[in-house]
Amino acid sequence: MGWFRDARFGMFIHWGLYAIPGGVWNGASVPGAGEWILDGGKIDPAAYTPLQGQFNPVEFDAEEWVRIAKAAGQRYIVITSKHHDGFCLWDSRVTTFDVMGTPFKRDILRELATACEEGGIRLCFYHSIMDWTHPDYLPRRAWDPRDPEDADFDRYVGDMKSQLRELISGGYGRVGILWFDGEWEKTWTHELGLDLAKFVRGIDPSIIINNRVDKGRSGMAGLDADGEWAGDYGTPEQEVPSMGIPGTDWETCMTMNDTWGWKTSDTNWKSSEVLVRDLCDIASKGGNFLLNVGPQPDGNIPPASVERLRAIGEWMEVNGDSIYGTSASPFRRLPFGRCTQKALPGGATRLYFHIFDWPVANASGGRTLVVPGLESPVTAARLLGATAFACEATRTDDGWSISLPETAPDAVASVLEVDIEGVPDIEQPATMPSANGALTLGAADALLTGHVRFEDRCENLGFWVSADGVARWFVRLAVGGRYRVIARMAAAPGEGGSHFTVASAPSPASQPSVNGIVPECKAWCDFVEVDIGEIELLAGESEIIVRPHTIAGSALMNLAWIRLTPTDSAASTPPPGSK
Ligand code: FHN
Repeated sequence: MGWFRDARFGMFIHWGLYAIPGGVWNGASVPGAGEWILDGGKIDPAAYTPLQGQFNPVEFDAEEWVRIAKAAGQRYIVITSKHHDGFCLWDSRVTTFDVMGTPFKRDILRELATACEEGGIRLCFYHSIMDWTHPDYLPRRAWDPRDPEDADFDRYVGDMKSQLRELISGGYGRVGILWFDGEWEKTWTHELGLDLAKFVRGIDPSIIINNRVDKGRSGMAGLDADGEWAGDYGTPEQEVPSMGIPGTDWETCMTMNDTWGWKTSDTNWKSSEVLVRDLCDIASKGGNFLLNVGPQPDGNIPPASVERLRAIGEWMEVNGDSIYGTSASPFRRLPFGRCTQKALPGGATRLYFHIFDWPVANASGGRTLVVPGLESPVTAARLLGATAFACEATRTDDGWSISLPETAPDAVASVLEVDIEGVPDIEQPATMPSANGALTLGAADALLTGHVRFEDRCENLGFWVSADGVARWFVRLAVGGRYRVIARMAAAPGEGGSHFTVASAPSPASQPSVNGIVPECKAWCDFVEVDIGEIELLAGESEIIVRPHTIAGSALMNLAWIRLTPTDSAASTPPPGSK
């Protein structure tokens, strides 16, 4: 996985016959992503496959695509060799439903392989297991008039393996990743996934295989941590796991607008600022960013995509060291931005702070970045993009503060490089009791995993749509004891009745958790405060964890805060293992 972890940033390319209709069929706009038009438009495959006779991307230039990717700082390309429609972008001997059967008659993947080889970019293939047009794939689409009795799924798997062999050892260079997809239908099984991964390894053991070769993807989260699934890394899609996926390689794939394949009507482009911060966010959690382009039927990457990639590349030109070959932040969270880290020779560590919010002027008019909780000695600090400015590092009670110039070198994300002795020694931030001993755990301070997120609208945790959504806070207590738990929460009419638990870890002997029931309110932001019982906390640092028990409606609840107030019976409970 070495090159994958070094690369951190890749280009996803969704290209095929679906670019021709671009989301419109028989004059009508078809809902959904551009590459799903056969399904979204319930098109008879026999009416779709003749698109092959129109595919003639005369402006396709593999070297230009590689130039665009390199200029953006992308170090690998994952292109759809075959998407769900079954059309093959290379000269396949297994089928005539390929690019050689089009007016274009050029092996696109071979030209791209040559350009990648010359450009020093890793070429990888996205390959769909699901195939809507292959005569032997099952299940058929519901509207497909072909008789499923004529299909032989084993024969389909044999064809797919033959095509993978063509791609792996057919002269398309050293394939970096086989990026499987379309694994979710019932005909594809865990056994078939294991077998396919073994088949690929048998041809080239160095190929990286994603988790979608098997059945280990849990929704868009991309990874099912349990179970023995085949695949080298997780593939969250259109989202960034809030806490990363510790101990696992993973890659977030994301569109720049809303569609993977070209769709003329989709102009909902993310800004380059958002995309640069996504890149920093993903790297700070230890992941890769696979950012998609959907080329037009003429063979050009959409200008709106090129424009954003150029802006990202300009940022990477100055700050790429803070992304390439880095690993996840040692900080649970930072108030001003993100952090990545890199080991230095001799056991030291280089921290890269991505500063999204430039510090305001301090009392003396200067600017200082306070790095909370950093205990390690700082040996050097410099600002990428403004190295002439001499950053001064000063030890403070809460960590280190580092002087900065008045103006940020980059309005989107300025990078401060800080060298420290040894591995990072961090006193992680934790909620401390207020004067009356109460602990207030606000939505904005929660560390989130799974399907739950912070909503500015009412400063709450919301979109808590799945049992994998977990909110946690760290608290630090001088003495332990029992606490009354009050939750300020809301659920719209008809959405009440969900159950959740509030637990502490490490769990004291008695009362380690309490259960709550979500009341029905007038609206999702019509909060009420409910006493849900008592919990015991130990002295020292504890985690308070809130997770769904049963979600009765469309979502668990909206949660504004949890407050823990010492009860009369609060007694000093020594921390575990203390005398
Ligand atoms: O159905 C595909 C979709 O078209 C696209 O290829 C994405 C990219 O990861 N994968 C599937 C949806 O999860």
